[in-house]
Amino acid sequence: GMVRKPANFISTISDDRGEELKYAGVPISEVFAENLGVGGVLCLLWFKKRLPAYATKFVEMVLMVTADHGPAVAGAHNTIVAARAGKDLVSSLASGLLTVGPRFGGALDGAARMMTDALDRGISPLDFVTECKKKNKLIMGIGHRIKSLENPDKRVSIIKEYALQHFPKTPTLNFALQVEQITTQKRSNLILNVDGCIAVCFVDLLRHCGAMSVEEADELIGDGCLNGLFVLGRSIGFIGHHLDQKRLKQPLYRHPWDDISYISDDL
Ligand code: Q5B
Repeated sequence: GMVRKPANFISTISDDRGEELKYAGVPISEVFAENLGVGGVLCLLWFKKRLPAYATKFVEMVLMVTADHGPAVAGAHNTIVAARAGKDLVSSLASGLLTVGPRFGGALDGAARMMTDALDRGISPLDFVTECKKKNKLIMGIGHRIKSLENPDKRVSIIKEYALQHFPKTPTLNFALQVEQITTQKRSNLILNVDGCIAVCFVDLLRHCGAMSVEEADELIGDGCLNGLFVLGRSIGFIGHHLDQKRLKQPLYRHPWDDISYISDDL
């Protein structure tokens, strides 16, 4: 008989070969007929699951609150500098995205890992904070440059309140909120930040929405889907900043000398 050539790669999330494009087996017409929205599409392509409506709405809320946070943040700044250097949209976007990491916007994976690990080990929030301090480790998802108890982050309250109201269970969020109670006693800007809040809420969502096991949820989170949410959301803003600079016909950016401390070791 015929010998089949082994396939070079396997793909399971989408199929464009038939009459209709399918996302995780769902024909595109059904995606529209059932009004799955961007949140539903993301769940099909990222998790290969149809999640309940409260969950797909939450995904869309995350994309909305992370879409932008002004021109001063690291990623928007890079995007703007690249756009003003005459780069194309994709290059400016990539330049912004490459700043996403443990300090800026990319603390979601770490926050989820640290908080769930502590919660699953059954240690108290106080012991967790003490342990991190002893190990000289920053708690991912805690702390903000400008947001604090006195200047609360509305994005965090929107996400937190929705989760508390609509999710079946929020043990990770509850744990993180107790951690915040302790860290803000040290400094008032050591709040549960937007990365941290989205991360712990998403852990609770995936673990307890009924569409997957805790092990499956943990594997998805371990594979980096939470930082993916910030990257996807903030790409909206970075593209906006690129288009804004082009529209404004801004010239090449050069940082002013008087804002740089030149320290030279004259040998
Ligand atoms: N301390 C965010 O730092 C920041 C501590 C801590 C224990 C902590 C810092 C941090 C973890 C990473 C994280 C996401 C760098 C932030 C985001 C998106 C954004 C951004 C925007 C947007 C701020 C001063 C003292 C020191 C530290 C202690 C600080 N953080 N202790 N755990 N996590 N967080 N990143 O204010 O005793 O004086 O030496 O790395 O979650 O990126 O809008 O800007 O939408 O774009 O510069 O919202 O918290 O303070 O680093 O000088 O520390 O606080 O040990 O203690 P700061 P530092 P000591 S959301």
